[in-house]
Amino acid sequence: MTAVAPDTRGQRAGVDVDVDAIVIGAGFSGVYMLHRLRNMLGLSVRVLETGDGVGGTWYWNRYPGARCDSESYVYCYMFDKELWQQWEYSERYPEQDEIRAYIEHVAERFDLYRDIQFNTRVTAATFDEANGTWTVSTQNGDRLTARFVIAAVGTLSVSNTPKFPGIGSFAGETYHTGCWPHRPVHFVGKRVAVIGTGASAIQAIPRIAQEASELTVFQRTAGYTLPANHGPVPEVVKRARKADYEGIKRRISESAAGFELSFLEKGAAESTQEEVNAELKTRYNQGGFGIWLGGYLDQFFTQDANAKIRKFLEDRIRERVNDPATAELLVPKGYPFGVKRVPLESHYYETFNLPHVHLVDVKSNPIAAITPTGLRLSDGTDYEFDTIVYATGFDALTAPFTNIDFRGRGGRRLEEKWAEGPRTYLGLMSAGFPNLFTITGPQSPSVLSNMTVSIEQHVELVSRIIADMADRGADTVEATREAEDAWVAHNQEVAEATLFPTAATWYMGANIPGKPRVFLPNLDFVGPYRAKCDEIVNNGYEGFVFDATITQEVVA
Ligand code: FAD
Ligand code: N01
Repeated sequence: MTAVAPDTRGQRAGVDVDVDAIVIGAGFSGVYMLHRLRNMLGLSVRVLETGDGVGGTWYWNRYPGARCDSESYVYCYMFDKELWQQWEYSERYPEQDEIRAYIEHVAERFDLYRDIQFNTRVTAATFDEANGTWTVSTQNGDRLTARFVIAAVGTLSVSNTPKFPGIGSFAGETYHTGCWPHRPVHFVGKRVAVIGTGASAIQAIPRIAQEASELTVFQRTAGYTLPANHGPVPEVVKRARKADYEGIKRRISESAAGFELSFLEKGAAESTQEEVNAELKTRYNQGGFGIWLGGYLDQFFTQDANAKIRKFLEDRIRERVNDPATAELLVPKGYPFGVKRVPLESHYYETFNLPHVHLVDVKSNPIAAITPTGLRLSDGTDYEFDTIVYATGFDALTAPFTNIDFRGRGGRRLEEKWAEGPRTYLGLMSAGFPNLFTITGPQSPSVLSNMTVSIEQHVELVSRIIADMADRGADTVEATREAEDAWVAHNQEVAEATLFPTAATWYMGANIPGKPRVFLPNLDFVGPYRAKCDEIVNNGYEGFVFDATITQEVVA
């Protein structure tokens, strides 16, 4: 394996560097990948990261109210018992700054910074079939070579700003939740617009409302939400969890979505509305994902079952919002519960009871243009603002990968290969792109799970494959086209058996004009997906080919 001299933090150069593995991205995925490959397998590794710090999502998304929807005791690494037991987040759901501090702590603790090159965006990576290596190019003009490339680029790391006419003309301040400045942003005394009502907006709106003199929210699709019931975790609960590391780790890895939640045995379809209401009321008061990822499983499959969950949640919105017209706008319509990401909220609905907070429907009357003083709707109504906040989401799951000009065998471009939708085996590799791994790539459970669980599973799987390659004397590993075709078909088949494809969501690519409409994550659920991966590995890597001829030819 190649040795690389360590550089001082932040001063790395990338010209003519040759390493065993290049990891792209320094979020949860990239940081752990570096630890596995360098500290556990002894490989030389270079991590390339656009930002100037670790954290990924938690480095970029610094909007007011940004915090996790996963509970703190499971939104962290589980690979090291001491790390898990020693770190203590302060509340039930950790906030952005605390999560970033946690990842920084992990990077320090495992001495990872010396192999991370910040301020370095990867633009291209080309596979050389003759010698089985990748050449990686960066925006700074670096060229690095490596046998392995691990794209730990995230699923929600390319923010999306709609191409409204006149977007550059606004004279006030403009922000995007997914790319928030690294300085305090003040709203006191300001007239603020928030465009969008997804998970980011639902967290930001109550906080911005506390400062702004007027807040106007532009909503295209009302979303179902669940209460967070945020707060401190009782000491006795914390102690019991600390003592049950092995149990928690096992349960979340075997679960449906990476949480200590399991679905009810009895379906909503075979229960009365009163029974459903009673069950959901307890879960609603507890807060968290208990209604979504641990409630009635049949809500994902039949409209009858789903309607009972919707009825319960819609009644809660009407109870909490004073003005009936505003409440009606906030009640979701035209799609089932649970098939669009269900965010957790704190005081979201009550915020619309404040006299200085206004809700505008832009489904019936879309935003026509951004103007120098604010924005204009299609019917000609003008609004004036000091600040516009775009909470308009991400080009999710595929763009972080296709934004890099990956070229595999025969110079084939990944973007071109995925033009009609992603094509992968297990969401981990794409045929024709040897030794390139995609952490939580499309067609893996990724965003339909507590992602730290899925990240650890993928990172550990990649390091297992790389370690096994050494044992087999293999130069390259690659998914077969047959295995990939079968996996793509399997993913669509599983999704089509559910209600997920019936809604226009970013899971379907529907938030980006022109993006193909295919279901992007995998719906096997975390535990069964993991079992499938383990079975494949234990059965001699069905669907993968290992090639040992390159080194032999060079030696010959
Ligand atoms: P990221 O954290 O996205 O990191 C990827 C990194 O790669 C980034 O730092 C990026 O700069 C870098 N990168 C990308 N492309 C390049 C390139 N070409 N060159 C160099 N560097 C590049 N998940 C949950 O499970 N629970 C939650 O409650 C939750 N809350 C979330 C809240 C928000 C606001 C968002 C946006 C996402 C949330 N997620 C949540 C999902 C979250 O993205 C994952 O949990 C996790 O942080 C992903 O880690 P990652 O390392 O895979 O990707
Ligand atoms: O983005 P979104 P997000 N005109 O795509 C609207 C994770 N996350 O950043 O629904 C008007 O959900 C769009 O409308 P519509 C989580 O996985 C997690 O909020 O497409 N409006 C929508 O309302 C989440 O799902 C957490 O009709 C336009 C909004 O903008 C994912 O990140 C917190 C528009 C975008 O919502 C993305 O969440 C935050 C237009 N032209 C994020 N274009 C936690 O776990 C878009 N919109 C706490």
